[in-house]
Amino acid sequence: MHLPKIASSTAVTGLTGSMSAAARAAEPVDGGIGFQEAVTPVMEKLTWFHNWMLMPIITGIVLLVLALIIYIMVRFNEKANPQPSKTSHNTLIEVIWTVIPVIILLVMIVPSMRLLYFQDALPETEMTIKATGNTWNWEYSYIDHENIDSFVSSMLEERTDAEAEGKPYLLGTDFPLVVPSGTRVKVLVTSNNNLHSFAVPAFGIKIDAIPGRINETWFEVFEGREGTYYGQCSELCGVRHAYMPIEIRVVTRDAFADWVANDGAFTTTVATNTSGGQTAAQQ
Ligand SMILES: [Cu+2]
Repeated sequence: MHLPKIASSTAVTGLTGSMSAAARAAEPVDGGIGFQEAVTPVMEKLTWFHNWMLMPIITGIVLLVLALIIYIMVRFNEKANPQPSKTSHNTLIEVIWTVIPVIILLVMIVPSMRLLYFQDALPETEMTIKATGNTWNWEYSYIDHENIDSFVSSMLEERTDAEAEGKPYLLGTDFPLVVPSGTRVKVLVTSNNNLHSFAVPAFGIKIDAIPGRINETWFEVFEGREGTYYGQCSELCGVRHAYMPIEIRVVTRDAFADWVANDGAFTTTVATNTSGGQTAAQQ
């Protein structure tokens, strides 16, 4: 059922030295709270926006409302206040509780819209990758490297397989996507069958994979942050939605050039996987 593991020992050998030090650079951890560590400019800005903009505002609002509720419970319960007021409105208070939220939204909108634009407007990119959702795995094409065949990346089905390769179970795949660090990569995302979503938390990307349409996004992993990053399909797509992880191996530019020179190490095994939802290896 798995593709033959051509890559692991032969052509990739040149890469392993540079990869092992930073292996498993970001992945979910038990009991983890908050985001995975950011390794791209987009995720860095997202993390800042969440930690230093949204969280203080949310915390302030929650504490204020909590204080008001406690005050009302103490001050205006039946014992403390046997004769309730008949007041039905108060113009000053109504203006305050309308204007203050408006001001809060205005404060948030500037960094929020800037960040949306930063994520959405593609800068000049140096290379392009196409990610196609299948039932149920991802297929990757290196559009501007013709010598690299597109390949299917499937989850390692057995826990023992994942452990043997030192990968987290349910996230590790047989063939990871390989990209260089310090390089702006455009990602074209589409699907062969139903809706999927290509999402990698440490990169700050999440974009729908829609049959008949191509969505695009981008990322640039900081130099020095080489390693393996994991994501998952993030659109409920069907019975094996939970079993089509995304594994991205980020290597240095030199290591990536070697990998390309070796024809991507993943020789000709599989390219197409269309209506039936089966890889060639499964047929
Ligand atoms: Cu999916």
